Amino acid sequence: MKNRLALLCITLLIVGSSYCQNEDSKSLTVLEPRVEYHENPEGLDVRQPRFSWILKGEGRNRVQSAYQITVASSKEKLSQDQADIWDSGKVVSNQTNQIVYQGIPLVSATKYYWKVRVWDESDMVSTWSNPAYWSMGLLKFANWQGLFIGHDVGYNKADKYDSLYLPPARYLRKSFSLNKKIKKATAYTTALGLYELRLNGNKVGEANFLPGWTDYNKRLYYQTFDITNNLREGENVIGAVIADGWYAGYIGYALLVRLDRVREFYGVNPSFMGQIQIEYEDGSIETIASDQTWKSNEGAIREADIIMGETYDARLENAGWDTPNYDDSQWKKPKVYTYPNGKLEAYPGTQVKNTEILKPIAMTEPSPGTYVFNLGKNIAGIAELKVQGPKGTKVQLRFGEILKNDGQIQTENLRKARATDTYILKGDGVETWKPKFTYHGFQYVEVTGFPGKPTLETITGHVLSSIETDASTFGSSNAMNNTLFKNIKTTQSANFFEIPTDCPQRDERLGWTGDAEIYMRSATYNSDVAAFMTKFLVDLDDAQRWYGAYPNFAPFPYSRPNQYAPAWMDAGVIIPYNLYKVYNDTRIVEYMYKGMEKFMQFQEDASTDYLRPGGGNNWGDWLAVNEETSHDYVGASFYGYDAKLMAKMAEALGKTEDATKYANLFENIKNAFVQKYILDNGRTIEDTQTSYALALYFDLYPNDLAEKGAARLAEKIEKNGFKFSTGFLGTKHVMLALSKYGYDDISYKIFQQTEYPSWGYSVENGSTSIWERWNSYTKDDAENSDLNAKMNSFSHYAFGSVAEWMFQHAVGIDTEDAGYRNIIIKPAISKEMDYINGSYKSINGNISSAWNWKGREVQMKIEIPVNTKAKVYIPTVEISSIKEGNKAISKVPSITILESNGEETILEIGSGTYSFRVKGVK
Ligand code: RAM
Repeated sequence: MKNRLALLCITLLIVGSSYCQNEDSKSLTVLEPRVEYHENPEGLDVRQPRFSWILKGEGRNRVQSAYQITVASSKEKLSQDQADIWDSGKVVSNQTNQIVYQGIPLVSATKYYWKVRVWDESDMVSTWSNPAYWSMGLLKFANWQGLFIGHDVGYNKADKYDSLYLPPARYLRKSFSLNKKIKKATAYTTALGLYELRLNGNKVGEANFLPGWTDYNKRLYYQTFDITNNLREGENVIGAVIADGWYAGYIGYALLVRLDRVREFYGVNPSFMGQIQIEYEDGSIETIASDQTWKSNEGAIREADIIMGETYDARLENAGWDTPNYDDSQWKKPKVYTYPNGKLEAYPGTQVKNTEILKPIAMTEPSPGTYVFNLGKNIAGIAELKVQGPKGTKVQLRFGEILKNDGQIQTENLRKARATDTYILKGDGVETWKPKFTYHGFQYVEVTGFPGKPTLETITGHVLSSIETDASTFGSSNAMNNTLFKNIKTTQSANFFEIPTDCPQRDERLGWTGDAEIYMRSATYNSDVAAFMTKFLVDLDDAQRWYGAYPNFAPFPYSRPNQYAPAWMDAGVIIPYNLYKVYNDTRIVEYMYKGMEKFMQFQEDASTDYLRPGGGNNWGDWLAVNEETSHDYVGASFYGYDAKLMAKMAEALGKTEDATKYANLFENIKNAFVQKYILDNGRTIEDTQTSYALALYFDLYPNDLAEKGAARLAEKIEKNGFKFSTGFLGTKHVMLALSKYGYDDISYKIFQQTEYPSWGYSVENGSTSIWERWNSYTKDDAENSDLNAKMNSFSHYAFGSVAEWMFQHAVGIDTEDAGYRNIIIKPAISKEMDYINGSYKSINGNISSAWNWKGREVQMKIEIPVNTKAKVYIPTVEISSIKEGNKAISKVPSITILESNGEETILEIGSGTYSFRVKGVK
């Protein structure tokens, strides 16, 4: 060891480095310790949680050769290396994620502290990671002491279709005294409906829309909050505000299409349940649980509906209701509701938070007294109002994604979503307000009824989302494409809202499965969606139809027959596969496996001679322009794709027989598919762009005809002026299929296209988001018919699925195995673009790839994280024309040349940064 370092010092001294001054600086650094994908999560109920971390290290080819995890019952013990819960010992392994806890059984309501250190390629040990922790939730039913409590507000039997029923929020409070020194206090809370937890006048935690949306008949999630610092000796007050939410409020398009039920899909009255558990310094424990000793009332929130909006009458505020010294003698005894039938579990996903604050960029007054604020981009979220005026003044906020020619907001596309917030002033100075239980999809806020003239300060935009879109960067020599990338992220953020919704604005906001599966891989590039999508898969599994199909959306609150469709139901296979592929997560695959098998059986039963016909709702290549691909073709091709993915997942789980079974099934489907759909000249009988894209990308072409099929696709695109005729299904697959068969130039031409239909068309028309339709809007004709179509969302991520191509091909970052340990760097270097650069923060750390032309020279800059390898594909005339730094690649010891064939050279590199120059590229 010492020898190696000494040697290293000499070498480094020659090149003038000062590394050897500090021997420690060469060991690896362990960063971002995570449990179940979360940073210091509270309240897990996974009995054997999984650990992960990221490694940093100087130089090249750095790897982890071993790790050690220790878990202790206190911070102190952890720092003194008393691992009383688990000491993994030195485990010889290069694994840095999906490492399963193997210590003593974890106990309910307990906090665990852990750290990890690693050994590198020369067995040099790192320092320990920063201490991290997680806590367990309430694991046993017997731990729960609360009742589901609410407040009776009566029931107004309004006509269900022609008027809205919007009951007020309910307020619950409980005052209690603490007389001993508190060691630790934790809240475990949930609601049927939505709740906001309050303690001594403040909101607890940062999340909104708790407890999240599930099929409440099957499961309800609870949250765990560490409230040690929120309590004090003496009187304390715990409060909860509850509202209808998804549980009792309006959901989706039920009102629009006049379903039997338009609201109250899971229950009529919201209720709250929970407890706080206080551990005193003297070791005693006290629990304060929701029960009839609490008090209940109505208050200022008069209406609270996710889709319809919120009304707040500040005159009805019970000032100080959630703080001590409040007289609650007028409050009632809460009503007790029955315990639901489903499971009570810890929330596994990522909750809705305020991710960004936006100041308006402009205010206009399109008609007297109507003010329109422009927030600069089309988001999901809420607007905060700042106002001063006489008591009783009613200020109304409405929301729109675009403006009509007269400058007024366009709301026709919201359909039955009233999306209106109202604030009634109490009249005592400056008042600021934002709603708690509603959100909108919007860029523009219309303010009416404002006392006096508003200013830009009047409105503040709060972006709400369950995710941060911080995992990727993308830049290119085409400004339009850079805007497109921003728009994709904006729209992903707007729709990754508790579940992956189709859109955030109109009366829909459902977890449409087709949209989600098409966009899944793109989503992973922009954001760490592992926990978010794991939660959604639980929803999807819960929503699986009794006959085996996965439904059109999940959760699925409606009771309608035949709610499934080819390419939508396949989400049940495609999303788990991608979680496995991107995060190396086999646990979620295991969880979904039974349901997936049932789904495969459903497809088999529906098929004749291995051809699965369309069926169910049959949207085909939804919103395609000018060409239609038959529903049977879509059904058959996705069935083949499912079989292929099932074979891979079965193999990953070690189910070898199943792997063979599904591989054979794939071959059988392929043969039948070829027979029926592929002609001897390589054309599909449908001859649509989408038909080629699906068959080529899903490997349904016979080997000898695939090149011909790809050539025909390229020819069709060219004849169509480098424009699409595809919808949700075909679009991204056209890009992926073209690049798969070497037609990168054509992919770039479509990518940079600005004529309708194209991404560039929306960017040139000023979009800040991804539209549902290729032709949603034009600047000159803001009131054209499509614009006013009742189905025209300006925040639909499905066409943003080109992000998958942008990262896999334009930037060129992909994974060969599951979980980016064996990375592929294969940028599509083309004369159609001057440069592209991008990065992706994988589960192993940051990967980046940048390329540019300098005359006929190509320069490539690559960064590979510690503990991974990459195959790098470099366009080449001859191998001697490639340099890394200033050296010929054959002279760089950290590079292995795997293959070179005159067209490209494939290298293998380990971690580190590399800079290549290639001369004479054609
Ligand atoms: C629309 C949704 C969604 C799509 C379905 C078919 O209502 O917005 O995007 O998947 O229809």
